[in-house]
Amino acid sequence: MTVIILFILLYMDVKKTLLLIIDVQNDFCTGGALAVSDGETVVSPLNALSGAFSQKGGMVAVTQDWHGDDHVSFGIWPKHCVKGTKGADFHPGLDLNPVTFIIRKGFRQELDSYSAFFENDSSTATGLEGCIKQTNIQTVIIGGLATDYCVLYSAMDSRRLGFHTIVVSDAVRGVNNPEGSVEKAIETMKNAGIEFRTSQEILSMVNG
Ligand code: VGL
Ligand code: ZN
Repeated sequence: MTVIILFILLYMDVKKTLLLIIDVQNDFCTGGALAVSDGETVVSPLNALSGAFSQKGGMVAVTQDWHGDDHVSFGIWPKHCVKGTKGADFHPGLDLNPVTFIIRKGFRQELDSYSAFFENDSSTATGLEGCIKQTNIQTVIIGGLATDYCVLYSAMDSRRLGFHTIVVSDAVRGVNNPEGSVEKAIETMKNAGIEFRTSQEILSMVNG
């Protein structure tokens, strides 16, 4: 039994694993329109992970919040990630070479999309599920911004769709609005069976 558990902990089949990087865009980093405190600190662990993934032939997806100029979410949030603007660009430090697909979300004027899988009506698909089911993905590893919104919704959908789901604990940062929402989000994810691992732990599993 111990041997089996140890094996699962130490080994990860990268070909069956997706690294999913959520919304590492200028507007969610320091100086951005909807800045998450220390948002840019996720860049370095994510680059390390995506580099290791690409070396092993793994798939890396990034999402990009991509709103029209008068998007419905601007009633709730400050105007952010307007398509084609610098705020919507990926953080300049994020290594895009390992990225194998980009999912843009929130581009329908009347509908917001926190999750990388479904828009906020819970039924309009982004296409990511189809894409990764066709490529035999079983595990989804998630990092990025923000812990209490887009990471939370993406991880919960991933788990609900039946993927083994792991959040990279040192590669997520939250808005924490309302106060306590990051803690609540982490508890919600853990209760749903989503695992938390450090980027170091995942790197050693990938390089196993
Ligand atoms: C996000 C609020 C609005 C996020 C995106 O990436 O978590 N939050 N749009
Ligand atoms: Zn948004």
